[in-house]
Amino acid sequence: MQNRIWLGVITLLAVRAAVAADVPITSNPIPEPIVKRGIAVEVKDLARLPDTRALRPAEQDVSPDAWARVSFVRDLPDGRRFANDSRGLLYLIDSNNQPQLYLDVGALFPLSVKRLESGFIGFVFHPEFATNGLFYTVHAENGPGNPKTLDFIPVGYGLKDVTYHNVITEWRATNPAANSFEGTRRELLRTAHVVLNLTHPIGAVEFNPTAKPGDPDYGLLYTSGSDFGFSNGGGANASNPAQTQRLDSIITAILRIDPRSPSVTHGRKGLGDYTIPMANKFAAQGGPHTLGEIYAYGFRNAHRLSWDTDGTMFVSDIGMNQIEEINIVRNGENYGWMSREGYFANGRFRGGALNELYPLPPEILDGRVKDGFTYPVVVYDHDEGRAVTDGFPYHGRIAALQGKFVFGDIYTGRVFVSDLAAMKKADDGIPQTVAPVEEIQLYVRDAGGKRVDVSFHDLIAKAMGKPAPRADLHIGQSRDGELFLTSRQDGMIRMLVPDSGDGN
Ligand SMILES: [Ca+2]
Ligand SMILES: [Ca+2]
Repeated sequence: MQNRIWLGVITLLAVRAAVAADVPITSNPIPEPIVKRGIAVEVKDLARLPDTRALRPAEQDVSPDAWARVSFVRDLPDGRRFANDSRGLLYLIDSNNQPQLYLDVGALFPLSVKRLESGFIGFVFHPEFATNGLFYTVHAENGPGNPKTLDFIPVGYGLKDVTYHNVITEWRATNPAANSFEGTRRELLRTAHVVLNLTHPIGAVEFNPTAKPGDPDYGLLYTSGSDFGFSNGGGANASNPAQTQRLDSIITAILRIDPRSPSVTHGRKGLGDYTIPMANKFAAQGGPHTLGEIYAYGFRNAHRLSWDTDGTMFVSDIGMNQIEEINIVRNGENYGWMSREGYFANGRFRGGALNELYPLPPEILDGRVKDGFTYPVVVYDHDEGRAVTDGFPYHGRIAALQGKFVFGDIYTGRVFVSDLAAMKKADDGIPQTVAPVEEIQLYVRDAGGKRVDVSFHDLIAKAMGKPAPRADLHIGQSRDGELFLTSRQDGMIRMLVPDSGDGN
């Protein structure tokens, strides 16, 4: 009799779980709102890139009304500062905060600039740029009629399907100290898009700034982790879960490569003209159908990477319709897309729709049973924002941000923080544990020194003389650990600064 009662209780629980698990969540999966809890930080204008609104025909520009489409700001150890306008220009920002042209990437390539991540997308300097003159760029070109040879076309597709090219180039400056580029270039990797729009190409290239000469990570180039539009890139080839969760493809993968040609290293050749580092777990352990350049995979649009001083690697992964993520990234791990979105199952991978989420079984959610995926340490949902920006561990001069991870939302321009210690604690193999998020109040000092609270949107509207359709916020880090806030709408480079007033 007792057994029967127990059986009844178990059956009832099982039925309840089954019902809950079969009802998709399509709104507000994380009910708790993100609020301001007292952190306020001053923001100041630093520099503005030249107005390039007329550079390209309006029908070829994703936001023709935007002043300049700045996406990365980077400092060299020698103090020089650089920024790009994705319409095709790389600038040196001089010591008076005036931009001067360093390299016209757009003049050398037939850029495609019709999407948010398009044109001259990103750049990074080699850690030994001062002596070897090397730096790396990512750009995009149109596909049809393009005579260049591709190194990678998504599995199952051919040349006839190619819509765009996404290219990583190595540049060698003859004189690294010169303030405009002269030198040579070499193509490292040219990959194909086959969806309608240039959605989620490789966008970022990065070196681990904490790696020192002699470390296994030193001089290795990381890329963003990108789904190449196989979720919502448009056309007949998008919304395709079969292109994800596989190791014979770079789709959804962060790559880590030795940018030196195998003709120099005599190492294993990758898809392009670079060497596969044998320290990559998939290079060392993978079989013949595993690409050794994959460092980690399962990202939808992990468009920005950063490192804490202890070597912890973070990525910001833009979610589909529901969940934005910050992940701690490790060699050889699987971050879930398109099977997972945050600590939920995505409906599309189960045969449903991309905007659906399903709860994970309780024993997976609380970590008792492992499912092989690595879960985010910070999440927020789409009634708080729409697309997570770059994020950086902060150890600079602003006391209120010490020990925080600073990030934001591209679309709304809200700036957020989480505690770094809480994020590392949440990296515990338990999907449901994540670090709390709070919003920063931005303010400026007016001409009289009075504090005026502002939103990032307010700042753009003031610079442009009218409200912007979206904030297009990105964040960058200076060589001394301070943070840039940039907008692809107004072309301004701003900085978060210690309070410049009397504290009131
Ligand atoms: Ca919510
Ligand atoms: Ca966790």
